Amino acid sequence: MTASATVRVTQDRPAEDRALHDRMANAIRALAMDAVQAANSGHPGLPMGAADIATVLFTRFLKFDPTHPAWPDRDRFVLSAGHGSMLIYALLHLLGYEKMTIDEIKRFRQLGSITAGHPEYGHTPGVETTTGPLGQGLANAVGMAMAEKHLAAVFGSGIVDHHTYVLASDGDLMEGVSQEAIALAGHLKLSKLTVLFDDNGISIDGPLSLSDSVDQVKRFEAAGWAASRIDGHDPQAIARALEHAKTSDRPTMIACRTTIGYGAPTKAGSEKCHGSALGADEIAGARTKLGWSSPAFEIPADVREAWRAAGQRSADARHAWRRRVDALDAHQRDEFERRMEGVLPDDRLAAAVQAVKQKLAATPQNIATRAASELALESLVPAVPEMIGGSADLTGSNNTKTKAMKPVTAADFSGRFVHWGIREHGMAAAMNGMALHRGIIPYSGTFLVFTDYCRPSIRLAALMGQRVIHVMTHDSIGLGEDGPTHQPVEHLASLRAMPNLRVFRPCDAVETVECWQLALQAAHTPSVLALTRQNVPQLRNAGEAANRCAAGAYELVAADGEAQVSLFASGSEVSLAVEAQKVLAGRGIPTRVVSVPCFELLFEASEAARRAVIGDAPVKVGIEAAVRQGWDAIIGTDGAFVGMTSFGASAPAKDLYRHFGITVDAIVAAATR
Ligand SMILES: Cc1ncc(C[n+]2csc(CCOP(=O)(O)OP(=O)(O)O)c2C)c(N)n1
Repeated sequence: MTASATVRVTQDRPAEDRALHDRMANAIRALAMDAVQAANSGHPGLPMGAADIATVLFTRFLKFDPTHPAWPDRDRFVLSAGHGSMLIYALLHLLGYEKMTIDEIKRFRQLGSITAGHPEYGHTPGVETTTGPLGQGLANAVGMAMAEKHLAAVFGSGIVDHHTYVLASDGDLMEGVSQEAIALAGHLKLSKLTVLFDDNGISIDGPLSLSDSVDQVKRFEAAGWAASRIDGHDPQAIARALEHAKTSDRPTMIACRTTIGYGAPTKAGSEKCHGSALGADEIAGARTKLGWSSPAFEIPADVREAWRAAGQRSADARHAWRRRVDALDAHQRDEFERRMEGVLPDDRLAAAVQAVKQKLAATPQNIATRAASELALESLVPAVPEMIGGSADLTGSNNTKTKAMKPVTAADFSGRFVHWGIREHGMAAAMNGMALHRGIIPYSGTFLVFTDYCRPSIRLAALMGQRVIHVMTHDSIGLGEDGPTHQPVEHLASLRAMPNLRVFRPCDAVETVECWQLALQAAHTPSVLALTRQNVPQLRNAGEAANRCAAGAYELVAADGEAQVSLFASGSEVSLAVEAQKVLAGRGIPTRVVSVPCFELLFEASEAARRAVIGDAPVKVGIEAAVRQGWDAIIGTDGAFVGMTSFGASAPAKDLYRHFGITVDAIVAAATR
């Protein structure tokens, strides 16, 4: 699209309002430069450059209510360029978000303030997602827009009807994840997604020409977007483009040409104002240039009033929405509210888990845990309608699609399975956006080794406390012939190192359904389910109703007498430990086996519970087809470990286990050495 004259402009203001617009935008600029100056840290350039875009968007387009920051049908605004955090803090303050007081602005970047260095979800009401790692916000927004379309398809557009807006910088668009996000959004025709590109041609090192020459408009168009270029300091052009975006049948990118640090007399337009305080002289000069005479942190009454009025624009819309929700039939309304509040259908979930366990009790299954996961999903997915599954082009390998699941398509968003394509990073980031949107519990699928391709987004899910579930199959050398490129070795350890992430490695079909239950119940913690490609025997008596995995580790096989040896294992190696236990017991060495499906839950347990399960057998052996790192917390530095110390190799799984010495004999030898 070009910003053509044929576009009907319904939201242009009379010309005399230009002066008011300028003063409102200058209020953002002043707060940004003064807060960064006070902190002597931060990024004034982006907020000053993007102030006009933000003013038009927030005063004339965005649907939101500062008195109800979490109103489910609000438009979402994502500041993907999180370094420009003062932009959103200034907006939240000016619009009347109660907690964003002028004192918070004055305490920008200080301990305990809600004005953290980069915007943090859950820390600051009005912030939709944590941004800072460039590219993530844009990809989160794709997930938010997907969530909106899905929920609109399920509950109707009377209840779910909002837009997602992103402010993205050069850095956002240079990051690889943006390509995955953009391609997917174009493919799915996410017409209610609008990206405002702060096209200022400057990054930290200097002019963009040092490192980039992409035509972003052509790039987005090639991915199926509507894209145009406008003057990002012309409020009428911004409004026209935003108005046009609302009518588009495709996602829209508006490249807004701006001047970084707009108003700064000597530093505007240069990298010098990207990421440091402007200095007193430059700020004084900017005040003169912008015609802004108020002292630091003071907003003239008329400007404050105009911003407050903008903050109240959508109150009627929210009330009308509330009436529509109240008019739903009770079942629909309860279901909508339950899902938006993130409350599980506890009874249905418990029944689904028990149904799987009963099946496994009746007919034990010696199957791969990825297949056990599919078995579990056949029960869980119908019971928990907020679950949306997917796979990054490994659907048949990850076993994440149940028979009844329909794909999500551009034409029909009511489906519950996303073919993410070969876009692991974009998938994980969009899943975060879905979870943040609320109403959906997303779960993915790819190979465990490719958590490396998702890691920045998994980290943000953990930081934000989002219920996102990653089904990561092919979890060790047990995948066999695909070889070391595909065999995770260090991944379990590296994922376990991440705060607020749970890594589950179930040993059999029963543990798999239990781990699924725990992942679903973790409302504020993402989970990784590490699952095998190869078959494993069913070790657990499925008749037990209790979820034994909830303890993180538990005694699967007791010693006959006082234990001399404790064998600790996870996943596919638990069955080796069980075999080794028999050999050791046969030699008169009382040995117990502890299954360790989840380190984090074990370490969250009380000291007493942890001590009890770890026990005090003089010999402790850890067994996992991965590196030792992390296991010392269970087996001690003097414990023995049977696992990997190098990359794997390409061969059938059985040969690899023998080659790398992860065998019953090796466990027995380690225990008796
Ligand atoms: C993934 C990632 N890499 C690097 C950084 C550090 N960083 C912050 S802003 C920025 C680039 C700034 O350029 P641009 O995105 O154009 O922002 P502007 O200068 O316009 O404010 C970089 C490299 C980051 N935040 N995230």
